Amino acid sequence: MGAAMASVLVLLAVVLIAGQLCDCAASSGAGAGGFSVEFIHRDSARSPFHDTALTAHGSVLAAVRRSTARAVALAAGSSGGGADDVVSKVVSRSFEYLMAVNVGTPPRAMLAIADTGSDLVWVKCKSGSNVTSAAAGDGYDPSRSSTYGRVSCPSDACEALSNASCDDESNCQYFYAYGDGSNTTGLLSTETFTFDDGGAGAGKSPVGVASVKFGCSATTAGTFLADGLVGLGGGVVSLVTQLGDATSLGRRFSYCLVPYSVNSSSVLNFGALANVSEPGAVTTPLVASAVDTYYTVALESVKVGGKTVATSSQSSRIIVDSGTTLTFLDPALLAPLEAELSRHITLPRAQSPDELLQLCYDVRSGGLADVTIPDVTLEFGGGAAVKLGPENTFVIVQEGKLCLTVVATTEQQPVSILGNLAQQNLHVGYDLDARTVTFATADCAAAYSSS
Ligand SMILES: *[C@@H]1O[C@H](CO)[C@@H](O)[C@H](O)[C@H]1NC(C)=O
Ligand SMILES: *[C@@H]1O[C@H](CO)[C@@H](O)[C@H](O)[C@H]1NC(C)=O
Ligand SMILES: *[C@@H]1O[C@H](CO)[C@@H](O)[C@H](O)[C@H]1NC(C)=O
Ligand SMILES: *[C@@H]1O[C@H](CO)[C@@H](O)[C@H](O)[C@H]1NC(C)=O
Ligand SMILES: CC(=O)N[C@H]1CO[C@H](CO)[C@@H](O)[C@@H]1O
Repeated sequence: MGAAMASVLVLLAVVLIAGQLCDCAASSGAGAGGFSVEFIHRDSARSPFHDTALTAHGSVLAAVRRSTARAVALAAGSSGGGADDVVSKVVSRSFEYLMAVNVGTPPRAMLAIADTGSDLVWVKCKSGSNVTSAAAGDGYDPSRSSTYGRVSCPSDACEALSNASCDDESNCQYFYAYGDGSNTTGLLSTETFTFDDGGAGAGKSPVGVASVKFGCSATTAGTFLADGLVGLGGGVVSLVTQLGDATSLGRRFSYCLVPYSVNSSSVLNFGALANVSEPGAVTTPLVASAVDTYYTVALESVKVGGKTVATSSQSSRIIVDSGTTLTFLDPALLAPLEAELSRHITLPRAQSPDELLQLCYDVRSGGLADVTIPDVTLEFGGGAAVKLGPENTFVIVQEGKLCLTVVATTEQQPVSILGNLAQQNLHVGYDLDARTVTFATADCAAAYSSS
C-alpha cells in the first residue's frame, strides 16, 4: 500500500509539473475540462471602447442604432445575388462582443472581436517593420514570434475560404468580407494561441493551442474596433472547429450574457464547460443551411403567457447570434406577437426614438419593475421551448421609454435572428459534434469570476 501510495504521489507530482510546463507551451491536450474567457460587451465598463459619457440607456440605444445602420449599409451596397448571397450577408450584425487572445511565442496580448457569425480568425499583423524596443509593445509582429508559420497553397484550409488564392510564393492570400461591407486581406498563417482561463471553476492556467490557422491581416477596411477577430461560426476555419480538430475539447462553446444593466462580465466557455446542463435546459437541432457558418435552428411557434399566438406554417429558420442586438422575426410571426403583448400591457404608447423600434410605451411614471409584461416563449424544433422574460423582450432605450426589442425582417434584412438582448441570462451552448443548440435559464453575473 505504501508503495502504491508513493507511486500515486509521484504520478501526481509529474502531472502537476507537466501542468505547469503546459502553461506557455503549445499543448494540444490542455484543458480537457475546457476553459473560459471573459466575453466583453463593447459598451461595458471592461471594454476599452466603453463610452463613459453614455448612460446605460444610451448604450442600448447606440447598439440599436448600429443594428439599423448595418441594414442601411447593405441596402446601399447590395449588388443582388443568389440565395447564398442573401444568407452570407446577415446585415444587422455589428460585432458586439470582444475577447482577449494571446498570439505567438512569446505571447502578444490582443483584444479581438468574438463573432458567432463568421469563421476566419485573424489579427492585424505588423509587417516589414523592424520594431525597436520603444514600439515593441504595439501589435503582433510575426517576425518576432518563434511559432509563426504559413499555410501552404494549394491546401484544404485555403480552399475553405471562398475568396482566397495562391500567390507566387505558394502562400494563401485571402480577402474576407463581412455583411456590412467591412473586409480584410492578408496571408493565411499558423500560430500558437493562448487563452487565459478565468471562468468560475475553471483551471486558471492559460491554455495553449498550437498551429491555429489564422489570417495575418495586412489590410483592414471598415468598422473593426479591435486588434482582430475570432470567428466562432460553424465553418471549417473557425476557432470552434479548429479546437475540435486539435484538442479533446470537442467542437463546442457556450456563453452566458449578463444584462446590459449589470456591471459584470459575461463568459465564453469551451470544452466540457460549454455543456449546458442546468435544470430546465432545452435542446434544438441545427438545421441544414446554405452557409455552414451560421447557427440556424427552426422556430415553430411563439407564445405569450401560455397562449400560442403564431405558428410558422413551414418552420421558419432563425439564426442564433451574439453579434446582433435586436431579434428579427418574420412579420407573420411578429404582428400577432405585438398584438397579444399590447392586449396585456396597459401603459400609454410612445413613439420610438427615430422610429428604430416598433412597439414602445411611456414608463415615465415608474420603472420596469412596476409594469406587468407577460413572458414570451419561443418554441424551437424538437419541442425546445425557451421562455423570454420582460428583460429579454423589452428595454428602456431612453428615459421613460420602454420598447420591444423584436423587430420585423425586411427586404434589406430578410434573415430571422435571435439577438443578444433576447439571450441575456440564458446559458446558450452550441455543439457542432451533436449539431445542437441548448438553452437554459441562468444568472450570468455569477458565471464569470474575474480575479
Ligand atoms: C530588419 O533588420 C534586420 C537587421 O537589422 C535587417 O537585416 C532586415 O533586412 C530588416 N528587415 C526589414 C523588413 O527592414
Ligand atoms: C473593402 O471595404 C471598404 C470599406 O468598406 C470598401 O470601400 C472596399 O470597396 C471594400 N473592398 C472590396 C474589394 O470589396
Ligand atoms: C464596474 O465595476 C468595476 C469593478 O468591478 C468598477 O471599477 C467600475 O467602476 C464599475 N463601473 C460602473 C459604471 O459601475
Ligand atoms: C453534460 O453534462 C451532463 C450532466 O452533467 C452529462 O450527463 C453529460 O454526459 C455531459 N455531456 C457531455 C457531452 O459532456
Ligand atoms: C483575393 C481574391 O480572390 N479576391 C477576389 C474576391 O472576390 C472579388 C469579387 O468576387 C474579386 O474581385 C476579388 O478579386
